[in-house]
Amino acid sequence: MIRVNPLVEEAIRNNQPIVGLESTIISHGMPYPDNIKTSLLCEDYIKNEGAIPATIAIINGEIVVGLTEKEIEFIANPINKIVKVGRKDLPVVLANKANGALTVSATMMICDMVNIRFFATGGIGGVHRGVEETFDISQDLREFTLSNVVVVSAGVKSILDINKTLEYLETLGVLVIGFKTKEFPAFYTQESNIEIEYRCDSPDEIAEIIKYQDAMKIKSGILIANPIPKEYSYSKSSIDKAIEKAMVEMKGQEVTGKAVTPYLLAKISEITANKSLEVNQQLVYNNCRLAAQIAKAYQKVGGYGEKN
Ligand code: PSU
Ligand code: MN
Repeated sequence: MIRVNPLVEEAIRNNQPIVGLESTIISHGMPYPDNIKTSLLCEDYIKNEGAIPATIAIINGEIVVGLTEKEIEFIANPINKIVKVGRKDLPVVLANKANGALTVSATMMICDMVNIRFFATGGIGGVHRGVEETFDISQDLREFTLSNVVVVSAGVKSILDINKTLEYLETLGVLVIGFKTKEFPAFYTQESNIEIEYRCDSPDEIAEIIKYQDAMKIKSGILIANPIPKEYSYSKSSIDKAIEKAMVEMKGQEVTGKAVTPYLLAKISEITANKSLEVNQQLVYNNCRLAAQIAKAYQKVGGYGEKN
């Protein structure tokens, strides 16, 4: 059911630094054909840091770890009707021999299965605003209790309720570390005014913590919150306006369930005349670089030798 690209397979066997990449961000998070370029650039940034990228998706009912360029082009193209796949959807998509893009939850799950420890994304899913009514909480959060994977994310989008998302992670016992910051980043912007408990200032520091997690045999995900670089960061007030507007428009459209996140991303991109798309791309590249650096630092402290 799982086909691991031979290059990635060899890297896993030799304990080399590898960074997993999700595919929902390609198929549902960004418009075609920009999404192809973004996806390939993500891989380049990881390679430039000396790590091996592995983009993961489902093609004709087979989970592929380490897509080829052709396969990336395939899942990027909307004519191929790529399904958005979270943990719970996986067996259905496999049974239907369908094509699927994996969300953070499903990607973490597969990374854990094939022994890929590090994973870069844009922003993880979380507790949605208005959760009191909708009960909409992303599967991504619970996945951190199930998969032993370190996820580098630019925090969470302020289309979500950031406070509640962090409280939920706290309840689940998930470690959240800010990279060079104690302010939890809000995806498009560095600012959220929400403080987190832990801050690390280098990949080495993070690797050291992961090593102790291993030594304790704690099997759970870690969230590394990596703010978008200052030069690309929106101010909180300007992106908040775009988000408010997108949410008002969504209310009139009766968008629900797994369509919510892709809808809002596209809407915000439209409202900001694609500026938010560029910001989204830059923060993903930034996360790819950091994930690769942490993977390398982890190898340096002997992390891969103690695989459990
Ligand atoms: N962040 C992005 N773009 C995306 C997503 C996150 O920058 O497309 C995707 C991720 O795959 C994440 C998913 O797992 O949205 C969350 O969806 P939901 O809120 O339906 O759980
Ligand atoms: Mn949801």
